[in-house]
Amino acid sequence: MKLVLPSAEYAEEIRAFRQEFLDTGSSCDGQGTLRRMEDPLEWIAYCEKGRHKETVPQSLVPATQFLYVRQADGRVVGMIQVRHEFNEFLEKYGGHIGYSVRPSERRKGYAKAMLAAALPFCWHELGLDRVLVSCLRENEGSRRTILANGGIYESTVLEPLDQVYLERYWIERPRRLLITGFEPFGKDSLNPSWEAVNHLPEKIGPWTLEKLLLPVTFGEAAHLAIAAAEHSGADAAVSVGLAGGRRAVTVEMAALNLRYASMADNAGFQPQDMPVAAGGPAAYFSTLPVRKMAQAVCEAGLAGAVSYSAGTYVCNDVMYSLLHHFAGTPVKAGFIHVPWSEGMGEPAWQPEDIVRALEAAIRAM
Ligand code: PCA
Repeated sequence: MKLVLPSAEYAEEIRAFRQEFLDTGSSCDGQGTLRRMEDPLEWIAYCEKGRHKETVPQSLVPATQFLYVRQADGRVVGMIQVRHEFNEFLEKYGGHIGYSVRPSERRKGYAKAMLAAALPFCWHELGLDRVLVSCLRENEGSRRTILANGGIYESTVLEPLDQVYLERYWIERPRRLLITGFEPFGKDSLNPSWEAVNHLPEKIGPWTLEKLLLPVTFGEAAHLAIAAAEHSGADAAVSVGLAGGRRAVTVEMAALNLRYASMADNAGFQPQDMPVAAGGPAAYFSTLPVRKMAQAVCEAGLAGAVSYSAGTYVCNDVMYSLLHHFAGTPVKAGFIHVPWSEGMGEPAWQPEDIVRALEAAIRAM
C-alpha cells in the first residue's frame, strides 16, 4: 500500500472511485471537490493548485490530497486529505484530516493504515505537533480508526450546516523520551528510581521511552544522559533519582549550579562547593510542566508534590547539566525524585506505586 499524489496515471482509477461513491450514495470525505468534477484531470489539476498557498482558491486553506493505492493491482482503495492549517470551520468542525475508503474495500483495515501512513507527513512535512480529526458521532468505523491511531477524545460539537454531531479527537506527534534512573549508592543495595524506570511501559501517551541506568558519579552521569539524549534525538529527557525521607514523588522545579556532597559519590569524589558548569548561570528552571505533572500524580491517587530543591548531589548535577546543555533548544529536561521503597526506610512506597506515579507524571508532559 502507498500514499501518492493524484496524477494522470491514476485517472481511470479516480473515475471508477468517484463513480462508486455516487452509485452507493456514500459520503465523499477527504476527496476535495471530486464529487463535483466529472473529469479526473480537472480534479488532479485542482488538487495540485490546492497544495500551495500561492495557488489555493481564496477561502480555502492549502491542503494535500493523497490517493491510497494498493500496489498489487494499482487500485485506489481510499483517499485522504490533509489540510495544512485551519480556517474557522476546520478548527471547529472539519479538523486537519478527512478520509474515506471506497465502499467495496471497507472492513479490511485500510482506513486505519491510511491514516497511519498520512500522520508522518503531518509531523515531518508540515511540522504539526498534533492534528485534529473529527468524525460523525454515529460513525463507529471512523471512531475506531481514529482511536487505533492514538486519538484522544476532546469534545462533541453540533455542526450547524448539516445539523450533525461531530466528535473531535486529537492525535499527538509521537515523541521520544530519554528517561534515566540511578544505580544504588551509599548503604543501599538497590535504587528505587531505576527499579521504577525499568518497569515503565515502552509507550506512555505520545511518548516512546528510552531507558538508561546512570552511575551515581558527578560529571559522568550527566555526560552519559546528554550523550544518550543527543544520540536518540530525544524530544525530552527526564531523570529520576531517590530522595530517601521524602513522603511524595516530587517533580523538581529548579537545579543549582552547585556541587556539594555530604558523602562521596560512587567514584569516591566528594566536591565541597564547586560549580557544575564554571561560568554557567546560578540556576535553571525545569523546562517540564512541573506543576501539572505533580498534580497528575495526585490525580492518580498518590502523593505528588513540587520540590524547590533537587539538592546539591549527583541528581542536581544531572538536572543542571541537561538544562544547561539543552538551553535554547526545543529539548525539554527535568527531574523527578522518588521516595524510598519498602524495606529501605520510612516513609516507604510500594514499588508499583512509584511506577504508577511516574507514569502519571509523564502522561501529563
Ligand atoms: N539520588 C541521589 C543521587 C542518585 C539518586 O538516586 C541524589 O538525590 O542526588
